[in-house]
Amino acid sequence: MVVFTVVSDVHGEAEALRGADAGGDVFVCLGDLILYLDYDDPGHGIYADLFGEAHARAYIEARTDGRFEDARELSAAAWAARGIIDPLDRRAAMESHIRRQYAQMFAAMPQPALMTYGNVDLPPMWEDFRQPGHRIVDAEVVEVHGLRVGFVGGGLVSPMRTPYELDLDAYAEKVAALGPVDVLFTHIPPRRAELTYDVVARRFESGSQALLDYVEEHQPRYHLFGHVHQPLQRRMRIGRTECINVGHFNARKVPYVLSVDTKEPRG
Ligand SMILES: [Mn+2]
Repeated sequence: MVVFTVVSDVHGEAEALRGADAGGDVFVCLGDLILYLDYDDPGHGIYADLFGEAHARAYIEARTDGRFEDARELSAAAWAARGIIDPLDRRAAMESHIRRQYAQMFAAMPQPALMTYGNVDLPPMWEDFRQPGHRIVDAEVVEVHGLRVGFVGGGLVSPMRTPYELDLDAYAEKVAALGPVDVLFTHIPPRRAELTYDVVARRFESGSQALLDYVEEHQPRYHLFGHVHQPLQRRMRIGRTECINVGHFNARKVPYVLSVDTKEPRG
C-alpha cells in the first residue's frame, strides 16, 4: 500500500501547504501555485497588490461575465494610472510580484515532492525556486513502490489567457509520451462535462480530449487532477478508471489522500 497526499490549485496558500504531506508516503502537487486574483477574497493576489482591491473586484467581475476585452481595458487603465506605460516595465513589475509569491510557495512546499505545472504557473521560473527535494515531472513516468505513475502538466489555450496554456497538439503529444500507467496525475481533467463544469463560475473549464482518449485506451487505476475549483462532480468512473478532482487547495486547505494497493496486478 502506498499513500499519496495530493494538492492542486494551491494559489498562494503557503500556510496550509506547510506540513500538508503529513501521514502520507508520497506528496504530489499538481500546480497552480500563483494567485493573480482571489475570486473569494478580492483583497488578495497579485492584481490587488499591484492595483488595489477595487480594481481586482472590477477585473474579476468582467472576467466572470466573460467580458475579456473589458478586463484587458481595465488592466491597461490600471497600469496607466500607476504611470507604468512601457510593456517591459509592466512585465518587470508583474514579475517581481510573481517571484515573491514563488519564493514563499517553494519555501512552504513539502520535501520530497513530485510536482507538475498548472496553467497558472511559469515553468521557467520554477527552476529558480525549486528546493533539493522538489522533483518536477511533466510528460514523464515515475516508478513509485513498483507502480507506474504518469504526470502531464499545464492547461489548454483558453480565452482566460493564463500563463501556461498549450495548444491541443502539443498537449496530446505529452499525453502520448507516457504509455500505460497505474496512476495518472495531471493538472486538467479529461474532457467530460461532469468534470469540467464549474458550478460557481457557471462555465466549462478546460478539459482534454487527449486525456479522455488516453484514459479510455489505457484504463489506469486512478486519474487525479485539479483545475476546476467547484466541479459538477468530484469523481466519476470512466470504464475501470476512477477519475478524481483532488479539490481546490486554496479553499479546502487539506490535501486529497489516495491509498493505492501496490500488490494488485496492473489493469
Ligand atoms: Mn488551473
